[in-house]
Amino acid sequence: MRRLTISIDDDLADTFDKLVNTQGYANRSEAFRDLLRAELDSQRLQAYPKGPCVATLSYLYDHHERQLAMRLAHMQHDHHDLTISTTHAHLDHHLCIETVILQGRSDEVRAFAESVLAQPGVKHGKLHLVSLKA
Ligand code: NI
Repeated sequence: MRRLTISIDDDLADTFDKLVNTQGYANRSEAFRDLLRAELDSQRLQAYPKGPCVATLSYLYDHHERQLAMRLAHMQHDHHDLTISTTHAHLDHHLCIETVILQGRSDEVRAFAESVLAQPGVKHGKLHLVSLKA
């Protein structure tokens, strides 16, 4: 491991320390490493939009919504090459939560996620995509 020394202005340092505390990091180094990884990942995704990735897609939906559960299952079958696994939990009489683990080309994973999230009745969806491009 290499030690880096950086200088930043007071306001930014205060804001960074607040982030370290509120996010529960053990120290600044760990927080900085995560910020750097996130930025590098974002740059990789921009540089290699068709590069390999893994991702989780999570969303809530009402299973009483007309045909929605069936449509979502159809979409996953149509993209079985991208869909590694799906976890489903029944939250109450109406609401379900699903998390889909995806792997494949970043642009294809993103397009699949966007089409799922665009379905009427799918709420609070979020894609977390991690580039595997070195
Ligand atoms: Ni359910």
